[in-house]
Amino acid sequence: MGKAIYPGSFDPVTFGHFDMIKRSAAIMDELIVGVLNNSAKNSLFSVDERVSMLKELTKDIPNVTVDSFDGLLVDYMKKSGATIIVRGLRAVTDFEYELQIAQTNHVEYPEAETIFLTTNLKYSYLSSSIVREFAAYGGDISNFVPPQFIDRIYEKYNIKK
Ligand code: COD
Repeated sequence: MGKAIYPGSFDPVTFGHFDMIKRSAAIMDELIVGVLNNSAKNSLFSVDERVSMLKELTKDIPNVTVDSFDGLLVDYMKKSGATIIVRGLRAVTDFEYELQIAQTNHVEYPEAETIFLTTNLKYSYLSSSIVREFAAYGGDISNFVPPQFIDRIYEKYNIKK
């Protein structure tokens, strides 16, 4: 189904993101997981750390690559040749924001079409900010993120488990 990008902050990547990646990769010819390099935003993980975690996670999915991008998504799409944007919808609260971004991106780059996948019921409550909040207080994050990243997340908060 063409070349797609699944853009996001992935700070950190969660089971919800991973589910989206696997499902999108199954329907797209090629999928780029695009990590926004937003220097203005105070992120927990550097963009290089986020890219490397995503590469580790997706290493066995042959049509997935991971990259970072600066600035506008549509500019990165023009450069990379991706014409499909994959986004996830968790609840009605996501919808307004997502609709606005999708329409703006389409106006700025008419070749760009946004496709929405509904969240997997198991992960519909899950977001990176919930993971950060739980981890900051030493809460159990094993239901939220792949096991290989748990220690790396706690380390950011100087929490030893
Ligand atoms: N289940 C399903 N989907 C999920 C889940 C879950 N549990 N958790 C997150 N998702 C989806 C989100 O809905 C989203 O589609 C995607 O996964 C990524 O989520 P995040 O939170 O990591 O990333 P966002 O939403 O902060 O990413 C925003 C972008 C970086 C894509 C956006 O800000 C952007 O494109 N910025 C570049 C500048 C630009 O072009 N701006 C113009 C936009 S109008």
